[in-house]
Amino acid sequence: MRHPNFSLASEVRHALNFGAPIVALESTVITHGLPQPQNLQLARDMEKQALAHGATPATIALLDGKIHIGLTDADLLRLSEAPAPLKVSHRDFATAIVKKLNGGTTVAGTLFAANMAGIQVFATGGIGGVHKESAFDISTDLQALAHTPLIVVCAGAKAILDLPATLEYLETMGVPVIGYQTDEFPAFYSRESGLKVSARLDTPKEIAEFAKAHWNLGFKSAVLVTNPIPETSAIPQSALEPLIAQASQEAIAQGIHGQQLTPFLLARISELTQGKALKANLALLLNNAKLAAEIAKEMNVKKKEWAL
Ligand code: PSU
Ligand code: MN
Repeated sequence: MRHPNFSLASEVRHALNFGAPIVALESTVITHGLPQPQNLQLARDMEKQALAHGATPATIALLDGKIHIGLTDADLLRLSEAPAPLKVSHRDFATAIVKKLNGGTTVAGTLFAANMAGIQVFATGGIGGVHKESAFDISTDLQALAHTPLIVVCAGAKAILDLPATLEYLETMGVPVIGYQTDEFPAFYSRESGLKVSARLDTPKEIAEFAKAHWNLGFKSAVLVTNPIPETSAIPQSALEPLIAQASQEAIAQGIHGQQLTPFLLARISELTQGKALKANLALLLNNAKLAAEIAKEMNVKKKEWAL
């Protein structure tokens, strides 16, 4: 069966048919998270990183209103230069479809599409969460993590978010938060946050076993794997705190909220750190693609037919 709104790259179709390791990759990082031309370079590097570690990459995005699972290099180029692309979470897919738009999928959007395709492992930079600026601004990512059974590898969540509230929400929704070789929840640019994960695991094999145990019990949530940024690229939280506070104040003063808030804060912090944050962002993304590929290899998925 084929779904009319999806387009599956042949490499991804083959990998699914053979039960070969696959890593899904999000694309809001390309359309809204990073400036040009670093966004295209990063998109290509993420794919290379997954391949180099034995997994087929499947970057997920909307092109002309179609949900693509796996992009060609020409697609990546188009997406990276698309004027006014849509930021696609759950409620935005139908908008993109009926208006035939291009768009980058968020963690929530990517989880939805990857799950439809039967992909089990997904790498991103940082998840969305509970914002500090408004008690009502809670990313759809948290809901999606609560009911989509994938392993999501991230570097934690940025300290632009209310991290204790984000972790409380994940606990309420029954989402395991794994620390990869750490007991502490990493804060994206920083390795430290002072907050604890729900379990520490030290190898990709243990993570694969954990996910299988979780899902074999019938739970439907994601397994969130938090992978601290490599030490050489990390920025201490104490150095970031005043900059985050400044960016947050500016967002409030300028009335920025909703979907625009995360991209605004990311861009301001990049400026305020003179690009140091951008370099850190790229380093942690690649580090996550590598771990995701290693986990995907341990999943040993059974051969199955593509269901869309
Ligand atoms: N956090 C980052 N970089 C990002 C994002 C989050 O450090 O690029 C993106 C992800 O795609 C995430 C989305 O899913 O922002 C969350 O947006 P919102 O808060 O509007 O749900
Ligand atoms: Mn939001």
